[in-house]
Amino acid sequence: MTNITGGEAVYRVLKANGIDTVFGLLGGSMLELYDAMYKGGQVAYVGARDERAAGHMADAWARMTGKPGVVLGAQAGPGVVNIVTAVAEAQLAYSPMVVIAGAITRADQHKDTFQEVDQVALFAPISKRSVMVSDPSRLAPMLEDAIRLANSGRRGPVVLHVPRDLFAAEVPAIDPTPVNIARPGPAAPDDVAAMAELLSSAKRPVIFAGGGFKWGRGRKALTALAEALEVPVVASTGHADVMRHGHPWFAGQAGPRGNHVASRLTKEADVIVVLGARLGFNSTFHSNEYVGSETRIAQVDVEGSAVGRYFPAEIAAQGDARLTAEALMDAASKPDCGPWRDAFRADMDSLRTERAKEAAIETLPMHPRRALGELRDALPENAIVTLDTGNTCLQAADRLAHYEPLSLITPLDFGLVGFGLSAAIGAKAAAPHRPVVAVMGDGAVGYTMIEIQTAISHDLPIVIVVLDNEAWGAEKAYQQEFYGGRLLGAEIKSPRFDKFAELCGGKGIWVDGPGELGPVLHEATSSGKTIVIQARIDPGALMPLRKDLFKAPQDGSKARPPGALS
Ligand SMILES: Cc1ncc(C[n+]2csc(CCOP(=O)(O)OP(=O)(O)O)c2C)c(N)n1
Ligand SMILES: [Mg+2]
Repeated sequence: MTNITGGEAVYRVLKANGIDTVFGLLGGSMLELYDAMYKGGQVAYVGARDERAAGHMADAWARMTGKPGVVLGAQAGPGVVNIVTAVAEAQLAYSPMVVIAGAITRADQHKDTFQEVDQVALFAPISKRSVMVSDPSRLAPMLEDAIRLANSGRRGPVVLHVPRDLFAAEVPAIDPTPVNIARPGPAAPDDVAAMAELLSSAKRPVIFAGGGFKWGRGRKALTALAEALEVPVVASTGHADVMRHGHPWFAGQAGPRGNHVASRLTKEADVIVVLGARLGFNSTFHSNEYVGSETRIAQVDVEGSAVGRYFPAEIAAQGDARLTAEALMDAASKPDCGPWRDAFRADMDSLRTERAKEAAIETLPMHPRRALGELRDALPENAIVTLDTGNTCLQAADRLAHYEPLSLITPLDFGLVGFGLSAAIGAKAAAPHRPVVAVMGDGAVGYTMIEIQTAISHDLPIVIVVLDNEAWGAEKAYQQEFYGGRLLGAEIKSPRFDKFAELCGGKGIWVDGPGELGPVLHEATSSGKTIVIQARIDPGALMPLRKDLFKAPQDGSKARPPGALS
């Protein structure tokens, strides 16, 4: 039997599993693998400028394709350590990722060798598994196992540490086939029947839909269920794309980061059927302010331990969101709740009016909600939007419009700043025919601006909209509201990112005031170029956010009510 190198074995496993693109940044400890990738030639490689960015790219690629995003995770030691942020992000986002991390040669391990750190321990608490491969013959099977684990049950990242000598070692040739992955079914029939009964007899029912519908490709099933039962649907935080924007039964994102109509629904509902969602902190603050204490809850999630964890679930089931929605379609009948429906429709009308008003604010510098309104109206229907964390992006999550399935990628529960630009590149690699728009703050772009060059060099054109308020706005809002306006570290000056894009070979557009952003976004998304649109927005128009963290405004300064425009 012929032999191949460990590097080639890795290449063959990736290819067999439909991993057609990988992300990374090379280091000496990975070169045998890179050589195998080069010779194999059928897996595209996107070289990032920071390992963390490569991780976010792989994460977004996974969220779009449903396959594990693979990071050729870099130089043993410093390169690998740089991926920590992206792995933690993927873990909290249930995003499947496999990091093939370089490690020092076996013979040099545990000697405080150059670049030696305890990588296995470093990733253990933030991944589904962090493990060292000890023998060349184990490389392919352990990679297959990593792919299986990353994409099973509650998805997440797996880190495989590979001593550099293993990539060069000879192993018997393999001809791998795709890894089998067990898929969860619907909730158990008894649970579905009980849920159907609860829903059918409800007076104020709500369907609370989460990321489970995205992973399970369940848009159709969710929409059909809402239409058949005429029950309003709310989305968990960061998943405002579970249903089509503007659908008559879709209320948008609920909770503290959502809109007041969706939040009122969850607060006042007598029955909430939670499908593919945890009711986690980001969506509820774990508080009865967002989910009523008397509400009867039926909950289904792929992760059994998430069910009933934050709010008691009368019906607690483990299963797939789409399949459970399909089963409910057959079992449930339309509840008799005319007044609830009428109130919901009226509320949605007034929300639309409110949003239209925001989008017409004429002040200069441009109000952030004017900017978001312009973006909403100009986004093409097939666009993918990536968001970041921050004052403006938190408002964006429920204010933009998402039409096609899988149109929104956000940092979700890790809430990190500096995610969206790299995520946009990963999304573009996964869906090259869809326009991809990263909407970010000025602080966020600064973290990873060099990846603009990556997008251009790899011909993965994206549009980056920088909403520039010259601040770490989220923090500035707190200092303004609760610390008497004593701003320390909150104000920043950023360079002209639009000009930086031009230095990299892309295009840059500066937007000064209302009325310009929509038209330039429209043009940019059809240009096929990487474009940075830098829009100056009003530094004085920050939204106060977590009022729960602070007891009272200090020094007599007056706190504005949450959601106040300025
Ligand atoms: C990696 C990381 N660092 C710091 C924070 C704290 N943080 C949350 S939002 C924010 C401000 C982001 O500023 P910017 O991107 O300009 O958006 P803005 O709030 O101004 O809209 C900061 C510093 C974080 N969440 N993640
Ligand atoms: Mg800012």
